[in-house]
Amino acid sequence: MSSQSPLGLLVMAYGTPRSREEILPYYTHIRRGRAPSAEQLDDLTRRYESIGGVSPLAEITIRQAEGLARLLNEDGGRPVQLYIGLKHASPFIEDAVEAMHRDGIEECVGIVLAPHYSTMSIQSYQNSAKAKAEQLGGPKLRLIDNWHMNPLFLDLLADRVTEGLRRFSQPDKVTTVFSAHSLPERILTVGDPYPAQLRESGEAVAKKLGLVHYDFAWQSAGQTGEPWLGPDILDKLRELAQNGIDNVLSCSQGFVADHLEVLYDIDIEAQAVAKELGLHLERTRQLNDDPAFLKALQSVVRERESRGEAQ
Ligand code: FEC
Repeated sequence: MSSQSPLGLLVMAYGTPRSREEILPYYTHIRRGRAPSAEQLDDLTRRYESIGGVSPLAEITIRQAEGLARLLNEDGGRPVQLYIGLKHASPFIEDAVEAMHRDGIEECVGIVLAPHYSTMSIQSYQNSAKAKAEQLGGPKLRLIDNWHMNPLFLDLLADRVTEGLRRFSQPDKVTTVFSAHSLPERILTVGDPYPAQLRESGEAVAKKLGLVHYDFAWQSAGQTGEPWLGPDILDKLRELAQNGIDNVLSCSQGFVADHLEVLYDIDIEAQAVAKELGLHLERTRQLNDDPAFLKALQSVVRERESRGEAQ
């Protein structure tokens, strides 16, 4: 095989319903085939309605993936052929792997558009890709586990925090709260690295900026009847207010796009709680398809490619 034959670039992301009709199949897929109750479905539909009916995530994922592929195809390295695979919407990860196989792609680098590794997040994306590639007998997968400590990503996150702090009259009095999507507490029993990775990237940004006031929280926990990782960001806001803090910058460092978990959970839900508490709450801008973010992803992909060999 020529070294210049295209490398498959598998960009994996969460996926979102593209219309009101797609909310039910999407939610059922998230719940591993169990349909939500009418009440749960209404509640989710209401949340989508309050951010304009659909999430911008579908469009942003495409812009991120295509922008990344463009950079990789212009950097003089091995050309790539892009495949987008979603976890909970079509085209699914399995569809993307199947398309690669059909197109004769022999090797692929797979990246998930989420920085921190968890058995319940990145590993499940990877398991879907691996199972399909094994079933078909290819392509060979080089999967990226996490990229939360990529220096370009950390620089960009630090820039976003600096920009957010400037929105306050006294930036040195602001507490920055780093958050990521909560997960069921049972991940801790398998030594899941997710909480430590959230702390690691948050601490790295805080150190870079010399932040004195910063904290960590979880957001967007599901209502599944089992305990989820805490403290939840809404409780964290209450705790901070109780301790006399009145300026908070939220940095949802576990997410890289504007979507429901930011546009609703932070901009509407957390803002409402902040208002009740008399807190001034701002949030950092999401990375979306910022060229600096795509450059960070490009370096992550090239680095993984250079380490070679499958899995
Ligand atoms: O804008 C959009 O339409 C999609 C936004 C969206 C993102 C996202 C990211 C993550 N999730 C993670 C874990 C879970 C677990 C459950 C769960 C449930 C939902 C529901 C919606 C939803 N998630 Fe999500 N998630 C997004 C949206 N998520 C909608 C269902 C209703 C609800 O609870 O609000 C619980 C499953 C269960 O019920 O058993 C667990 C993790 C991430 C971040 C990493 C990643 O992007 O993969 C972890 C974006």
